[in-house]
Amino acid sequence: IPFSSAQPAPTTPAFGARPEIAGAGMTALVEWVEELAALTEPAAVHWVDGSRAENEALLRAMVDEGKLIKLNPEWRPGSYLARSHPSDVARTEARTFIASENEQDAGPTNNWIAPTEIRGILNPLFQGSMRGRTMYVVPFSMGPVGGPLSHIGVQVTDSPYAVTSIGIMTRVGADVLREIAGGAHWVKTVHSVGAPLAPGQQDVAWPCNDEKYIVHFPDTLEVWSYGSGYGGNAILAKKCFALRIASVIGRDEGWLAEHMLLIRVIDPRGKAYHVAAAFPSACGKTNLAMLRPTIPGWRVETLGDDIAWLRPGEDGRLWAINPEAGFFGVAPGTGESTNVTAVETLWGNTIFTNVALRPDGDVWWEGLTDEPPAHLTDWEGNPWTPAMGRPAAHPNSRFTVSAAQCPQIADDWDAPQGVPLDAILFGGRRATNVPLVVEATDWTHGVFMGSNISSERTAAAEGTVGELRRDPFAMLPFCGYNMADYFGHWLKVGQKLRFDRAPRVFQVNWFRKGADGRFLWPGFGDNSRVVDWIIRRIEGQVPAVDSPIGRLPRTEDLNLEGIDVPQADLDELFAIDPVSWTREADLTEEFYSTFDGRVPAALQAELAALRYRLKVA
Ligand code: SAT
Ligand code: MN
Repeated sequence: IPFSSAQPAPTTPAFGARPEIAGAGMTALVEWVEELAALTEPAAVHWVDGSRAENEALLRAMVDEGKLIKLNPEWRPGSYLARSHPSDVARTEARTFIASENEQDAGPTNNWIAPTEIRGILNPLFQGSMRGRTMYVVPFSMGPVGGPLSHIGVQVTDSPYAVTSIGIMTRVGADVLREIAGGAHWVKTVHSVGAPLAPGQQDVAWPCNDEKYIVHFPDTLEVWSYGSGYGGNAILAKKCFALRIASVIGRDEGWLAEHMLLIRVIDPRGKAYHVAAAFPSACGKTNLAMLRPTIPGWRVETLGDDIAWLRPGEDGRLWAINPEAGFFGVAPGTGESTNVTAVETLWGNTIFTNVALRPDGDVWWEGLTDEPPAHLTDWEGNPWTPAMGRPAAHPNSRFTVSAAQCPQIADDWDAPQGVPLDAILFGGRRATNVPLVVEATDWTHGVFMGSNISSERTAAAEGTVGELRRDPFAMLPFCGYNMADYFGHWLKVGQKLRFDRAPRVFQVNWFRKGADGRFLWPGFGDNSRVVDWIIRRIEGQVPAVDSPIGRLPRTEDLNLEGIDVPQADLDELFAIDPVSWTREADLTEEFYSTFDGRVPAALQAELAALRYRLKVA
């Protein structure tokens, strides 16, 4: 069903028409699309080709319909502001389900629902759910099209906001369809905002539904999402596919889908190292991904800021790609003093969601500048002044921008084979206990560390901000199968690595506070000082101090030139209190016990060894 009223050029296919690509895979795709159209009853079907002209037409139409505000091109060319419904601002973990045949395979950390039961719920919801709207068919690739670590999928959606976001976050286009036509496996993802329009009914700026379901079928590699337009719930290529479904594919194929940033660190001699780091949402992955070292001579190149796929290579090293093509980053806290690279990345061609609007047609959020402007329109569209004492931007407001626009993106950031990892970092937001950096003694100890990450809640998901929660490998909301089996899979992947070529594992915590509530570590660019120590450890240039929880730096080995961290603060940053760590071990035991005996014995042994070391400490 053609979409457009515009006159197509005689030689190009009509806007939104299905491209003429032959092949058995294409026939299966067309059949699937027809089935979905019969179910959801859209007014039109649009095959997305990923072209610039198409993107511009979609953006223009959304502006005309009041779904986007075009920002002043003088300040922010090619950029737009979306304001979501106030109830649709973050991932809804309580409405996110893993529908595996077997409940045990979803594990206690996921919401499980039986596939037949949920299909019985979803089917009536999707019936006619796209009435009055266009159904877009978006073929996308995670990783460069045809790359050895890449995977492809198709999203069907009735949200043009999702289409333009997917266009930034993934590789969209006809070359993906050619892969499908040629028989490549692809993941099916279906999305509806759940807001059908009656004939003549006026649309709203952000259609969505109070009833939400984000459902994953790991046995058939499908995602069905209903009722939400928010990034993590609607850009299904991202968390739903590249983490939840991909973690299942990785389990079966021997690789890892991880919630990790990816960087190349270049030392003053020009030697390059690759570091991946897992932190929960809104704990500074984007900041570390775009790090500007404050120690002279060091450079960081960005490879990815949120997701990494890791695969053991023939050479015994662990190779990593960033499967995404853009950044969906948290705006608040991103500013000249915290992440100047991100600020520069956002010069234009950016879709902002739920940030504040300036009177001059540019955007603003808390932390962009030290002083707020005198007058703004807040994220809900209301007049705002600093005196009101509430944030102008939503704490989980976001920017969506192409990775290629980052001034320090690595030239080869989309190399199909990826990069070999030298170090893996696990971290979270911890006011107490966890030191600035601690090194694992070996891979198994590193997996133990990863399994124990806990972090104070942020605004990236619904829930009480600040509350401590276990977030193993920063994958709590993103692991598509039983988390204990996933720990075991990490151990298995380690066995495929050559012991002297496996990445070294570290735990970091930029957020430790003193008794007075003050952050003990300056963070941001000064985190390069921690990275410097990590690399000197890898090179065997500095000794470490054994502690019950792992290897700590001697504080004199940290390069602190040019910053002033009092010795007392340094001591506090690395203080290991056996009593509170024994309590952490108790919590780990309690956490492990929720897995019905599925936690690998090697990790139980690590826990016992930790307890022993704490006792004799
Ligand atoms: O899940 S999102 O992709 O919306 C962002 C995040 O929580 O990391
Ligand atoms: Mn994330």
